[in-house]
Amino acid sequence: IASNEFCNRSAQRFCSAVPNNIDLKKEREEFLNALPGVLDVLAKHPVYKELPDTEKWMREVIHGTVTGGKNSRGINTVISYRVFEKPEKITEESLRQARTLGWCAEILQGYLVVLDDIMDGSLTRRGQPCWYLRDGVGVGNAINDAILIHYCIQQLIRANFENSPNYLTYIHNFSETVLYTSIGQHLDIMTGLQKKNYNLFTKEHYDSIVINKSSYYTYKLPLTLGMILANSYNDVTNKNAENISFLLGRLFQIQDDYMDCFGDDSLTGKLGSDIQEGKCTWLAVNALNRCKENHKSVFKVCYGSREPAHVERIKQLYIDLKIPELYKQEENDIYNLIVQKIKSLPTAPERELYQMVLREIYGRNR
Ligand code: DMA
Ligand code: MG
Ligand code: MG
Ligand code: MG
Repeated sequence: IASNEFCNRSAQRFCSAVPNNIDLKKEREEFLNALPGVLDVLAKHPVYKELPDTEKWMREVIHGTVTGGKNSRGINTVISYRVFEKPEKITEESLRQARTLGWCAEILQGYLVVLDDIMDGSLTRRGQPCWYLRDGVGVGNAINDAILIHYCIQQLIRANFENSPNYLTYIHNFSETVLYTSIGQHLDIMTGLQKKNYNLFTKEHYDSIVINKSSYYTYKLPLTLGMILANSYNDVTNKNAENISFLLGRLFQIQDDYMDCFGDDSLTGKLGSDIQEGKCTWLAVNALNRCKENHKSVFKVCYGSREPAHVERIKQLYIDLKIPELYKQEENDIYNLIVQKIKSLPTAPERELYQMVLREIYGRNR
């Protein structure tokens, strides 16, 4: 515990030394204020002229699946733009474009979680029933709504950037992100489905799930979108974004896994389902690694079961194996590793951006 406290203090020291003039609270307000404009662009599609009720539906789907979260992906897009752009080039119009790209990143997240909640059999998201569980929605509608919101990304990029030399770069980055995420989701699902076969619950396999399912859409995409808009996207900044995003994504997903089991759902807005679904989580991988034979049989019986007593037994097993303590240590270790990587980055905007992003997630509980 003493070393954790030390790390926490050194974490704060590193973070408070960040020079920037970005007011995150204001940034978030402005980001939320940009949504009506984004929806109006979407509503301009000719299909809605003939079918006004479907325009209402599209707006409802976006409100129900995209809003109400932390908006960290959208805000990180705007921050990335601000950090990389020359001050004299930042205008109301360029900020509107940055916020639009941020909303595209948020819409992608909405699309992914509508489907993820079906795949994971989850119950709540952002403090409400998952979209597929809402009155009058259901799995069939939810799948189609996911297709509908996914199209909205294309439409927004086309409406705003069709004449920009970066148009194809935006499109390419979104498509690649969908590929990586679906590969990660495939690895995640198929590992969970091989019920009671835990050969794949290794640190290496966990890393490949997480890099693909979380790092790209949560960090790499939003951060590079800002760089593209600021014309600072090149082979070097792209590679650095990828490397740091892998580590940030790893930290983010370890936290997500921990909160699924030990978090406060009034803060996270979602009820845990990883134990019930038999997911290859950071907790499960490390518990198996520490298990003696008697514990291993408890794990085999209780993991991947919806029986509440089994779920509680697994939580107790995690506590007995001191997984929460290991988690605190791991969170600090990755934090310190990311700090080292950031310090070695070649340019000031890169260092400033990743420091801000890291500061936002370190020690999060929602
Ligand atoms: C997150 O995995 C990955 C995607 C692509 C949504 P998860 O199922 O652990 O996320 P959550 O805990 O938000 O359901
Ligand atoms: Mg999920
Ligand atoms: Mg999932
Ligand atoms: Mg989760």
